[in-house]
Amino acid sequence: MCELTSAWGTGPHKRPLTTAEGWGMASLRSLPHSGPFLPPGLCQPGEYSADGFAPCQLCALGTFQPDVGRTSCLPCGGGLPTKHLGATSFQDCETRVQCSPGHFYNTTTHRCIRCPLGTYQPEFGKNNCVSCPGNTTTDFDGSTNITQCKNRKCGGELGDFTGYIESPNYPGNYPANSECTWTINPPPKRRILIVVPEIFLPIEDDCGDYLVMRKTSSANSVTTYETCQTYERPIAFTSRSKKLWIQFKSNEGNSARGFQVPYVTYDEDYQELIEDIVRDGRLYASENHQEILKDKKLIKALFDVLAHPQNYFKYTAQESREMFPRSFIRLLRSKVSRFLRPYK
Ligand SMILES: [Ca+2]
Repeated sequence: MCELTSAWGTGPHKRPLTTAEGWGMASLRSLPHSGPFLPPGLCQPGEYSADGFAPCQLCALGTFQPDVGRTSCLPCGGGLPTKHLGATSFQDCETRVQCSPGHFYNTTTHRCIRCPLGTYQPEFGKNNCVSCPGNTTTDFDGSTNITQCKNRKCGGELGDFTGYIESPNYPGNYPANSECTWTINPPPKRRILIVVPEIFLPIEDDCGDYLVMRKTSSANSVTTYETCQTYERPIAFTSRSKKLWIQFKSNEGNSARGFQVPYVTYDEDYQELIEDIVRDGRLYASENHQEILKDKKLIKALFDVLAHPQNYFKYTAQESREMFPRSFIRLLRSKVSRFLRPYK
């Protein structure tokens, strides 16, 4: 269309240069073999001439040219100037108003417009906004930073034996106005154990963001866990109901990192043992033990034992010592062997 016209001129003798028309074969043969075919002497971006070849002139103020070998430059539109001669892109066009970050300059209306949802602009005086990457979007229009692009995906039905729930966009701050619902429905004769390693919900939010775990969606059903605050100390507990309905909700203001909460299901025959372990204050007492409950690899090993306590005896002494602090092994060993001895 018009871009082609300005590139190669309108005369019948002008054709795309790849045909080499008007070029001596000698000069063609002397061209380098690598890279795109570009004859020498072409005007560079930011330049133009009557035939697209040297001698070239710089694009005048108020115009720009991103391509090589062009016969004219493109106007910024709206009578806008460029910052300098020889501008190479639309971004070089000056805005008449210095729009603040989170806004772009509309060259037709000469106004600053808030960046639409799903875009952001960190700089002053720009005439465009940047799209959020991947499947992310912003909570509000007028965003100024890529960290405001968030993934909203969350919720669902969870696996039978083990898994985790996490707040949307974790470990980035969760989006505003999210509502996530998960369900854990263990196989017959199994119950749920949950570890909340840490959870970050803004305290200044009047409980506008919360995580709740109960038997069903009914507010009156048996509740196992509920919080709207930040806790950096880990806690492990068993579900008070056989299945769990879990919901996370956030309101419009104030966000935080949220949570990643693993769970495991265990044979209800071990209820007494599991309760004994998770209720033992020593599990949370030392920094070392707290680290276990915050370490994904160690949690997996611990869950492996809790889900199938017989596995405890499969871990060699060496393996256990390398993974867990001695005090933690002592705590588990006394409980597990006392509980399992009858089966040995
Ligand atoms: Ca909030």
